[in-house]
Amino acid sequence: MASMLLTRQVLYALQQNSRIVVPGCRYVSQAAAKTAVDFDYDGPLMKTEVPGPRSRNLMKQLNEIQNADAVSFFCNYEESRGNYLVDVDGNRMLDLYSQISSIPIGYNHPALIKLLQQPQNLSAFINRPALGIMPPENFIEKLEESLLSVAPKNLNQIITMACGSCANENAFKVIFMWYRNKERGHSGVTKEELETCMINQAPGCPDYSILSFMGGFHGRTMGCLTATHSKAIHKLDIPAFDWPIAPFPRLKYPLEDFVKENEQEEARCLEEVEDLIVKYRKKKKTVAGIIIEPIQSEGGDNHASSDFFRKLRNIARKHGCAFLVDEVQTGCGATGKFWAHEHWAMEDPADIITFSKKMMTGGFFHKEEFRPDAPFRIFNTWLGEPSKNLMLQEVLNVIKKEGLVNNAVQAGKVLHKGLLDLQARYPHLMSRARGQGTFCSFDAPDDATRNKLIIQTRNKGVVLGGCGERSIRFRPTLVFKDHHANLFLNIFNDVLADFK
Ligand code: PSZ
Repeated sequence: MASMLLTRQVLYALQQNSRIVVPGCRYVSQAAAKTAVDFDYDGPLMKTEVPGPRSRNLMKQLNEIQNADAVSFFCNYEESRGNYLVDVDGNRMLDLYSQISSIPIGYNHPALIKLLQQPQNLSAFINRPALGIMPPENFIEKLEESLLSVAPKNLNQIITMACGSCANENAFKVIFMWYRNKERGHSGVTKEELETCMINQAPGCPDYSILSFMGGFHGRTMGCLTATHSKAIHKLDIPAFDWPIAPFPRLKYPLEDFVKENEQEEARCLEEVEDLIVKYRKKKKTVAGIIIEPIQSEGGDNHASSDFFRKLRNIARKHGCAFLVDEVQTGCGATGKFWAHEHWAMEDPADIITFSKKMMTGGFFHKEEFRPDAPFRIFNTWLGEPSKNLMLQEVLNVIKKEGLVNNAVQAGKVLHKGLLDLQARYPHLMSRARGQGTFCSFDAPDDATRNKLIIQTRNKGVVLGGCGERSIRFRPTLVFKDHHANLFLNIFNDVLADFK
């Protein structure tokens, strides 16, 4: 095994050395910068193009039973380790996309393998309870040790759900119930309300709305989809509510050269938010809540300043709208804070925070005033998964023990700076390099070039993801270190230099 690994390393080194080196652009030696990620591989190792023949064959088979056109390649998860994803053709790639940003501490982390090998944990994996009615004895303890240990400021209530869409969908419902109870005051629910809700009519089903932003992504269930505005393909043919859509700032880069313009752009968007709240109240579609991502991810990695978010939060408060921050993609450390909204440095940043992806389980934290006022109002069969809480507890231990949130700051600096360097060198291929922690991205000139860059980089052993119309985003795991950033930058420099 050791000798096989050595051969692979030697092969890779030979591969690297035979490449034409572009003068003046080699990032610090991987060996020198390397710190211990002991379950990681040493570098990519490519045997075929991706997808290779085995992947193509499986894609054809899968396509017979479902539309498999979205599949990039098939994976060998058993062989994948740390930052490296191995495919079924034996290609080993540095994975900077990590299953759409959902792998917290790399593939096959030893701490998680150990967790599964402990007999006392088996029951949580085998017996999936209906948590809302028959939770296991250690349910509270496990929530305290996992989710509640990272609860955002002021939000001491927790509800778990299976995925991000499910989290947002139920958060909307919590907001509507809260709003209706505010309007009702202390008078009870009327007979008319109980009857009309059964036939989807007011007053039982009030015409409330959630304000969302152009370019936002909040999931694909019907309520979430109404609040999602990143790509037409998500929405086509699906009925939607008439809910207000505000513009999200389109910032100019580099930020320091466009301070005034960007301030004006953010002010324009905030003004529009207030106008929409007033307009929708007039047309009796009262805005009960506002949903926003701290960084619009699917929509193209669109950032806004902390000042923008602080002002938006204040607008929500002023108009009595709940403020829901969707941290499904930004949560769990990658931006250099555990929650991205911590960057805003606010006393009262949100009423509800939704999460999923790297948090292993979906769900949301909320303030006490948003507690459902009766049992079974927010409910489904599983309401999350106890085994995911166990896994999260271990993930959080590793994050703490290894200082992985600070690592995201550090590795993010190397990545961001490298992207700025490359952008200066290849301005015809890269612009608007931006990021927070390792949550970085840049724009290609157009969609076709973006997609070509992703494929060519993949064939050299690095998996990247696209987002928005023409952006490439970085979503490495939290065990992505400086030397992985340098490794990527060297490979990507070669791709850019050879790009035709
Ligand atoms: O195409 C898709 O359905 C994708 S691609 C990436 C996502 C979904 N991200 C999921 C997501 C998210 O990024 C944010 C900010 N909010 C909600 C969701 C929905 O989460 P899931 O996919 O777990 O329902």
